[in-house]
Amino acid sequence: MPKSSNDWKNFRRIFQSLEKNRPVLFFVAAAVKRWLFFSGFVLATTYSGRAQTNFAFAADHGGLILPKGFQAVVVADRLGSARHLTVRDNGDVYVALRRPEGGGGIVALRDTNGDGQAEVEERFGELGGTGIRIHDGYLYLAQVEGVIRYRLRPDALMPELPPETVVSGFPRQRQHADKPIAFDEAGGLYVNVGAPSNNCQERDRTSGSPGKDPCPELERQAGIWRFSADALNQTQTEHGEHYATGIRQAVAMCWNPAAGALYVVQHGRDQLDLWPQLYDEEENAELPAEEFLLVEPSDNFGWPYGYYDQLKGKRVLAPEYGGDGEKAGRTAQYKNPILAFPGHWAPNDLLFYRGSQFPEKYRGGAFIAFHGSWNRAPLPQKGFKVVFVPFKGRLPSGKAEVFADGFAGRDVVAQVDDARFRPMGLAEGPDGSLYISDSKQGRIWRIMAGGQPQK
Ligand SMILES: [Ca+2]
Ligand SMILES: [Ca+2]
Repeated sequence: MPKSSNDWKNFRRIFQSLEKNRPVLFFVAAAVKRWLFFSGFVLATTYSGRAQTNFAFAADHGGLILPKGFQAVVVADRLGSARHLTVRDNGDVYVALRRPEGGGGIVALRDTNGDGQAEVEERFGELGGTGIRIHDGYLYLAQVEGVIRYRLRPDALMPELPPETVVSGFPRQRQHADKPIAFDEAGGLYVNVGAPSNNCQERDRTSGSPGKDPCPELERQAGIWRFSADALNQTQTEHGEHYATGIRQAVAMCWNPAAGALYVVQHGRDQLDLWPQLYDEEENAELPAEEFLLVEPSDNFGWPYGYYDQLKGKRVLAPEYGGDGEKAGRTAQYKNPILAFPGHWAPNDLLFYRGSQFPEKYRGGAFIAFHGSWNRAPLPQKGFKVVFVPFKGRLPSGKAEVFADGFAGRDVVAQVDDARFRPMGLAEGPDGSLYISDSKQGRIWRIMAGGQPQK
């Protein structure tokens, strides 16, 4: 991550140029992109050699703006309130819905003729959820109060019913109830439990109300719990290992096998403008950072006592706990992010790319889906894009860049409801295709490098 404030200025400038001056960025990156296009072309030739080549690529990338050398198939559309998604090794796609729609909380999709578009759509499940992943022959779904799993049957799109309960007993809560799940390679299942408030105030989201100290929400929320991936009927209080704390809410969570570590991207706190004597409109929009965190056992990232200020490059004491917008106070003891994004972009999924279909620079790197903000007003809303971060080992090895854009369908988004699509979930197919879900209309894209020329 950037070490000095100059680095931070540069980092911020990059993002501003991504936002405001796309042609300049493209010019600067032209040489790299030419190389990427060439390697993408070679990969596509290899790829078509062992698979069919009649993908139904959308003429307009299905509404997206992609780097040169990439194309998109619209796998399915209008599925409902799509959340995370996962792809089976036979190419079947499972999409979690926030709530049951059209007969189920999970949508199962199958492409029967190899053009990338799903002809078969089945729905099942009495409840919806957010986190959905396949592990060891089971389809796991994270619901608000627990985790269930369905046994997958050979070649069958529909799993065995009914599901088994893996974990139950998470607190009922209105805010930040959505849960992501991740698996390590040692039989561990990770569940993030979000904070039930904005910043643990005595009166939530109320100007001048002090923070509870210590914050009791940290006992069972605002952190990550580790369970056994294979044991049934576990509860948070009896079986959960309290893996990390001080994370307000993370919907983007992924185990990175190359690093042997868990990563999340946190939703930073909202509404610093409840303290208008300390923060102006621009600071309320930009701060605090959305934090990309490398999570190790017993880590504490400091919510609600402080937040990460990406402009100052340090943790700052929260105004609810006596902060003045400048001083670090007790937050100096908490672990810093490995990278920081502008405020309120709402990172909702994280994926480390493991395939070989995409060009070399993407391998081992991180894709992050930013759902887009609701609370940067009176400034425009931001986010609504999928960003790529190159990695080497455990840490980013270069600058974050926009990978897929155009979701919002307009240059300036005044209100979140104006966005046409909102990127929500990410998944990788067995052939290295990148799948993206949209929560607004329920569209699913499959992004591929190379492939046949666009018609
Ligand atoms: Ca098809
Ligand atoms: Ca926020």
